[in-house]
Amino acid sequence: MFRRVSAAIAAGLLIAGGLTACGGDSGGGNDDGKITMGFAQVGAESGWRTANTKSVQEAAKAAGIDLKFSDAQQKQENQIKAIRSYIAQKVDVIAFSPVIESGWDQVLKEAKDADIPVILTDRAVDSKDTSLYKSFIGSDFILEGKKAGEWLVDDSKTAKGPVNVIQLEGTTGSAPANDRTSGFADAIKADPKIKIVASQDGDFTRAKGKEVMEALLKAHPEANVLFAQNDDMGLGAMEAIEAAGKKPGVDMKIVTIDAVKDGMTALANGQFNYIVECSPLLGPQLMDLAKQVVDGKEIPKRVLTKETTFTQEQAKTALPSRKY
Ligand code: GYE
Repeated sequence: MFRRVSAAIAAGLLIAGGLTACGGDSGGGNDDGKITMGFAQVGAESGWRTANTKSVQEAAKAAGIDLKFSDAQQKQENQIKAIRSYIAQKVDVIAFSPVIESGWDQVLKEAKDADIPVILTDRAVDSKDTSLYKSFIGSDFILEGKKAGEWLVDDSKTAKGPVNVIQLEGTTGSAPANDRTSGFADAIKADPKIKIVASQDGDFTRAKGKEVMEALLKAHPEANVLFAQNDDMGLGAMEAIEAAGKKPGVDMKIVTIDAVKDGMTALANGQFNYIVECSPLLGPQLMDLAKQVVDGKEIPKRVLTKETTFTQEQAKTALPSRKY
């Protein structure tokens, strides 16, 4: 219900956003009347992130917004530095995807004191004072974890023996890792046959996914399911599974989140078994929100992204027209 209401609000925003001319009068990073946005990206850790960066850059261009972009290489200190530099440059609006949830209050307060609105994109912060940001646009990560778990419960109905899961978690302390872990755990409670035998941080990258999976497979030869909290870790882990003489998708079932092209290809090829989609295409909505907020308009505190799920058959159909 909340999802639908939010989607409706977001759709309304898109229409209203198109009509809004900009003043950029909240400080003004430049004086040509254009809005200036400072965007502090997490990094380039995954296919999802690459697609997200492209979406933000293309949407800024299309909206006539002057974008200052920085890549924090998955380090919070770099993101804080970038945000402080955007404040010093007096940009009109700051957007960022917080690498982890905690530790943002001070820098967000500095932005608020400088009268620069902040829009959280993709990932949440745990700040109690929600006046420190104007809006949060992104996915419902708890729901994503839940969908992955529900698929496993359904798939395990016919399983005779135990279902032993290895979980590769995203970056420790990040909103998607926290929420996907809890959503998944909640859903698999429905079937006592399903047990998480190991759960470890794979930092959302292929390299780490492979490395961690190698070790976990040795320690847990009884594992027969992998839940990777993004496609990239699943793809890295696939190499470790093959090297251990097991067939991905058959001896070891694999469920992931994201649905980027490489993940969808593995799914269509039968190496993955199920993917929960997480859309990285946040750019256009972000630019609409930015225009409105700079214009002094009230914007919704939470804008949710629309997402689906894919089976192997559905991946085969969707793959040819997949944009990222
Ligand atoms: O799932 C993962 C990326 O924050 C939703 O970050 C995002 C996650 C995404 O590295 O691939």
